[in-house]
Amino acid sequence: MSVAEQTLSQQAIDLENKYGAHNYHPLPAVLSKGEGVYVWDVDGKKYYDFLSAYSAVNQGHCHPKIVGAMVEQAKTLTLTSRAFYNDMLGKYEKYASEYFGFDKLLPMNTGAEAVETALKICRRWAYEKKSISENDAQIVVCENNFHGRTTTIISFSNDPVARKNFGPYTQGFIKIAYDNLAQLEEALANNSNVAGFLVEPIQGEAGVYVPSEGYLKAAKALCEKYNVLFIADEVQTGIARTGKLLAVDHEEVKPDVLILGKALSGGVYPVSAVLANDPVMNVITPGSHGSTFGGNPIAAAVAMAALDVVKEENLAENAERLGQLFRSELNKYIENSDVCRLVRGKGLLNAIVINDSEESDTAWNICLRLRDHGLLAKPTHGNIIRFAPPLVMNEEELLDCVAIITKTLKEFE
Ligand code: IF1
Repeated sequence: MSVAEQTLSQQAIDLENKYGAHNYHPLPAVLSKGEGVYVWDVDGKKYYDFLSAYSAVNQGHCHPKIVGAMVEQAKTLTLTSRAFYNDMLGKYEKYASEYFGFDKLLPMNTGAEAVETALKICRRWAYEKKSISENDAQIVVCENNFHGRTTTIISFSNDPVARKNFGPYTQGFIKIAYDNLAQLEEALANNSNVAGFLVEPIQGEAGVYVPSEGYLKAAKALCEKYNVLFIADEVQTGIARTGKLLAVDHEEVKPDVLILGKALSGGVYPVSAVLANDPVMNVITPGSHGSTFGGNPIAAAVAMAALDVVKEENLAENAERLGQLFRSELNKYIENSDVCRLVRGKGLLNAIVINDSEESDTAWNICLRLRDHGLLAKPTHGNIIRFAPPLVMNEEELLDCVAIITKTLKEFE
């Protein structure tokens, strides 16, 4: 790296440090371009992106169809607010409702907003359809969940870093262990005020924790038994990431409320949504919920293009096939490894566990070395590294990435 180039990335880092709030600790790589499975830094160095902006860029960076739809719409009409109708929103709502098999969609922008929307829908449903007394509704959530950053959502998080000094916290949540049906049944059976069960089909932030086979199906059955809404947060696991369109599809579960975000736009624009059937969604009435940008024409055009790409390019099938290959190749290496304990995941949402304490910096150092070898990934919880490349990857590229990862791990043995 030349001195001039070094200053270029250092300049960008210094600017963020000086003028930006310090709410992140990024891996030092300053990116300025992306295409498909690749990103480039300001020095022109090319990397495989193995994070995909936390699974937002499933369709690959700067997908021409999605970017094309955005540019076209941006030249025509960008925003009307919901004070008036626009000619794109209804088309998108029909398209996405049919695509995912629900009666209706409520458009928002970010994942956290969509989670908030689902919680509000659930509470209204509790009072208006389940006859729970006002302010008594409870929603069951799981330990080690990640659903976003709003004050209500962090109220039921148990990550001390995400919560500390942000109280007072919102009431009305019951926390149970993830992947534990006995605790779920106990929570539902002993409390007639429970209105919903909010769950990630795979816990992403917790370290790509895949629940036992049959957990989601049995959890849904319990929700039916006790007349409780099964609310699936598929913000990270949805849109083909885990090898099916939705992660709940692996167990043929149909959520009562489905939360989507991230890859709903292919990562080109903030688009999120909540989907539900009429008996649930109809609790939302004019004035009760909304957003200036939610359902804007650009978002509608972008999301339709992004969902088209998922089907046209068979991204779910590709994620399933390459995910199997990725785990089996890594397992061959792990058999004889002291540094890497295991690989787990579904489709192309995977993680490896590094054989060191959560406080150690081994995983961070491995990620720095992966970067030097041309692959970008980020540790979570200290000793776990998440691997989530864009789903447009091909087999040759994936094997190339496996070679980079195993070569890097070898340097830490
Ligand atoms: C950050 C993790 C990923 C999510 C689920 C809702 C949201 C998210 C299941 C909120 C967001 C992000 C946000 C990002 C880090 C990240 C993340 F490491 F924290 F767990 F993806 F792996 N539901 N996940 O995973 O969506 O409001 O951000 O659009 O820096 O907070 P958002």
